[in-house]
Amino acid sequence: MIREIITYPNKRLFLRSKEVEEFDKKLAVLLDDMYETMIHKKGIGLAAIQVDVPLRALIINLPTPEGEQKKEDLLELINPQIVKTEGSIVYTEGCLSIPEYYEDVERANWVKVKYQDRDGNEKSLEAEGLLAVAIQHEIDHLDGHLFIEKLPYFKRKKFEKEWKKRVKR
Ligand code: Y12
Ligand code: CO
Repeated sequence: MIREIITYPNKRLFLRSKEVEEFDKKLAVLLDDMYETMIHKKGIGLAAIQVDVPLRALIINLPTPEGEQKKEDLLELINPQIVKTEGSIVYTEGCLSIPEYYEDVERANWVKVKYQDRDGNEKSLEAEGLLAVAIQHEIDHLDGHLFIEKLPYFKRKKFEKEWKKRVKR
C-alpha cells in the first residue's frame, strides 16, 4: 500500500524515532509499504518517520550505473548505528519530505554501520560515496534531523523564505 509522505515543516519529522523491538508481520508490512511508496514517489531512500511511523527503520534502493532501480539491491536497515566514519564528500541532496529542493551537504565519505534485518538478525555493512551519503541522510531522519539543518545560515534563511512563498501559492 502506498502511504502518505509527511513533509516539512510537519513537527513529527523532528521526533526521535524509537528502537524496533518487535520483528513481526506489522514491521514486514511497514517495510513493504515504504518500498512501494518510495518507488511510487521516485525516491532512493525513505525513513519510517516519513510515512508517520516513528520507528528506527529505513530503506535505500540506489540505481545501478545504468540508472535502473533493482529490488534485489534494496537495503533495509533496522535500528542502524554508525560505528565508524572516514573522509568527507559534498553531495547535492534531496528529500521526499522537502520536495523540489536540492542543496549541497557535506558528510562522511565512508561509513561502517551495524543494524538488524527485518527478521532481527544482526548485520553490518561498509559503504562509501552515494550509499554512505544516503545512509547518513536516512539515519538523520531517525534522529529527527533534516538535511536543511546542515545548511549554512544564509542558505537556510533563503530556503525558509522560498518555502513560505511556496506554501502560499
Ligand atoms: C543522496 C541524497 C539524499 C538521499 C535521500 C533520499 N532522497 C530521495 O530519495 C529524494 C527523492 C526525491 C524525488 C523527487 O521526485 C522526482 O524527482 C520525480 C523529488 O522531486 C519532487 O518531489 C518534485 C525530490 C526528492 C539519498 C542519496
Ligand atoms: Co529525506
